[in-house]
Amino acid sequence: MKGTSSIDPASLQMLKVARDGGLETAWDRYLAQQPQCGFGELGLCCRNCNMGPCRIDPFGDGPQKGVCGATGDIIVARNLLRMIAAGAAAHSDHGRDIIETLRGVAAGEIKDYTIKDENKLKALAREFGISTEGETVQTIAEKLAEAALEEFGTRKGYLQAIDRVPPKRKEIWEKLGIMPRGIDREVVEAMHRTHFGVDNDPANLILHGLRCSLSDGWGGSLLATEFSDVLFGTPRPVRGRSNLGVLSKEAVNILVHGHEPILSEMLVEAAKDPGLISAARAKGASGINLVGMCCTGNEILMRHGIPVAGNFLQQELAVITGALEAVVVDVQCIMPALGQLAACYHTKFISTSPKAKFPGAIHIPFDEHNALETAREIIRQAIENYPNRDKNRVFIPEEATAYVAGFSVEAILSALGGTLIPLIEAVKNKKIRGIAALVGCNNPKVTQDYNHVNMAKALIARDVLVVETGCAAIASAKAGLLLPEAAELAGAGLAEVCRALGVPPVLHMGSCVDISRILTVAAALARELGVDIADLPVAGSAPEWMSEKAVSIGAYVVASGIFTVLGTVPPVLGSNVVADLLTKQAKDLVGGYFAVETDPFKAAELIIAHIDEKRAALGI
Ligand code: CUV
Ligand code: SF4
Repeated sequence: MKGTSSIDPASLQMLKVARDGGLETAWDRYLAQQPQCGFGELGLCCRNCNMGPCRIDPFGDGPQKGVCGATGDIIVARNLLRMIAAGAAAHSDHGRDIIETLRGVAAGEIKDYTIKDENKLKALAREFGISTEGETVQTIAEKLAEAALEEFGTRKGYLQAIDRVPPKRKEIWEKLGIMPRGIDREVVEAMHRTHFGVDNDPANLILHGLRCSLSDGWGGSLLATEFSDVLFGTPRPVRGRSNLGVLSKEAVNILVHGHEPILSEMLVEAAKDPGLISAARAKGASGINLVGMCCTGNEILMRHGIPVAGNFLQQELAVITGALEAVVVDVQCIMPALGQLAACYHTKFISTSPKAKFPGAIHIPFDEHNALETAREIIRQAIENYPNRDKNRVFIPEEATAYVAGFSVEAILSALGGTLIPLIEAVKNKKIRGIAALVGCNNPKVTQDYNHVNMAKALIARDVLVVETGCAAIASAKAGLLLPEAAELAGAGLAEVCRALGVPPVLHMGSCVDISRILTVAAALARELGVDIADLPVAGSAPEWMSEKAVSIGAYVVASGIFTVLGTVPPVLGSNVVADLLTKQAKDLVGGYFAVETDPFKAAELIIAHIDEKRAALGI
C-alpha cells in the first residue's frame, strides 16, 4: 500500500495533529532521506578500515573491488554478519541483565524483586543439571544464575538449551560446524572475522552468522525469556486494551518504552503505591495511568494486562497527544528524536540505563538494588509534571481495542490440557493447516501495520494458526485479532479449534526475546512427532522489520530449519552469491531459507504453499 502512512486510525489522526502543529515524525524524516543511498540499500559499502570507505558499483561500470580487493560478495556478507552480531548482542545483553538480577535477588543483595515462579526455577535448574532435592529456592536460584551466566563464555562445547532441539537438528548444526558455543564468543568472533583481513569467504561468513544468531535464539534471548518468567512470573492469558486511546485525559500518564522488564515491572509495582496515587490526586489528577510501548509494553501486558499504547512507529505519536507526563525508557528501539519532540510539550523524557542516554533526556539511573525507590522517584517526577499539562493541546484518539495476550508455552499447554497432542491432532486432521510466526517491528518503508494485519488475516482465513511477538503482536492487538471473537475471521477448521479452546486465532506470545518461546514449541512439536523442526508445517515472517535484532532473529529462525519471509528488503541484493545462499542454498544446508516479499497477500501465499509442501512430505 503505497503513499499511506498507516492503516491504524489512531496513528492517522495523530499524524494529522503532527502536521497541523508542524511537528516532525519518522515518516517525515524518512521522506527527507529520499532517495536513500543505493550502495547502502544493496549492502555494497564498506567502512571496515581506513583505506576506505569503499563502495562497489552495482552496474559494473565503476570499481568492482575495495582498496583491499574485497568484492561486493565479501562486503555484503561481512556487513550482514555485523548486523547479526549487533542484534544478537542486544538480545543477549538484555538476557544477561535479567540473570544478573536473579543472582542479586538470590544472594539477598537485591530486595525489591522476588522469585515469582518457583516451578519454572526448578525446571530450569534440572535442565542445567542442578539438583533441587532438599535445596532452598535461594540456593537453587544462585546456582542456576551462575550456570546461566556461564553460558555467555562457556567452554563446555555448546549451549545448554541446544538439548531442547531434536537430535536431527543437532546433527545438522554439528555437520556444518555451526553449533553455538558461548554466547559472547560468537559475537566476538563475528567482530573478529569481519575485521580487516580476516574472513573473506562469503559462505564462511554467512555460516558463522547463523552460528552467532543461534547463540541468540537458543542462548541470550531464551535466557532472557526464561529468567524473566522466573523473576516476574510466567504469563497466562490476560485481557487488556491497546492503542493510544489507553491514555487518560484525567490521570497522570506514564509511558514506559524499551525492553528489559526489570524497569517496567518495578514501575507497575510503584504505580500501585497508595501514597503516590494520593499525591497524583492532590495535583488534580484522577490517578496514575501506566502504559507500555513496544517490547517493554509487551512484557507488562503479558504479565499484568497493562494497556499497550502502541508499537514502534507510535512512540512519537504518543508524545504528540500532549497527554504524557513522562516517557520512561531503558534500552533498544527508542528514537533519539524523542528528546526534541518532548521539549515541544510538558513531557519529561527520562532515560534510566547507563547504556542508553539520549539528547534532551533527564537521566535517572535505575539501580536494581534500589529499584522500588527509583521507580517511585520516576513516578513522583511525572506527578509533579501533571499541572504543566496544557489541556488545550491534548488530543487523545479514541481507539483502545481489547486484546487477550499471555500465551507462554506453559499457557498454551494448559489450554490444550497439558500436552501438545491435541494440537498435533488438529494439524493432522487439517483443522489447523499449519503454524505461522509473525514477528518484528514497524518500518516507515511500509504502511504501518498494513503487512502485519493483512498477513495475519490472510493466514487465519486459510486455517493457519498465527503466533506473534513484538510489534507485530501489537498491530494485531490494535486490529482486534487477539480476541477469541476474531475466530469468525478464521477458516472453519481453525475457528472450530479456537472456539473449543476459547483462544484467539492469533496468539500473542510476548516480546521479541520471547520468540524463544516459539522455538521451544517448535522443538517440542518436532520431538513429539519424531521429526526435525524443518519437517514441520510451520513458517516465520517479519513483515515490517527494521532492527538489527530482527536480522539475528531471521537468521536463527532459518538456521533452526524454518522458512522465513521478509517483508522489507535486507541490504544483501548487491551480492548474488549472498542472496543465493540465503534464499536457495540454505534450504539444503539447514532446511530453512529466506524469501523476500513485500506484498502481504503474496507473502501469505508463500507461507501457505510451504506449509502444504511440508504437510505432503509428512503424509498428512
Ligand atoms: Ni524488541 S525490535 S521495533 S520493540 S519488534 Fe518492535 Fe520489539 Fe522491532 Fe523493537
Ligand atoms: Fe575498503 Fe577493504 Fe577497507 Fe572495506 S576493508 S574499507 S573494502 S579497503
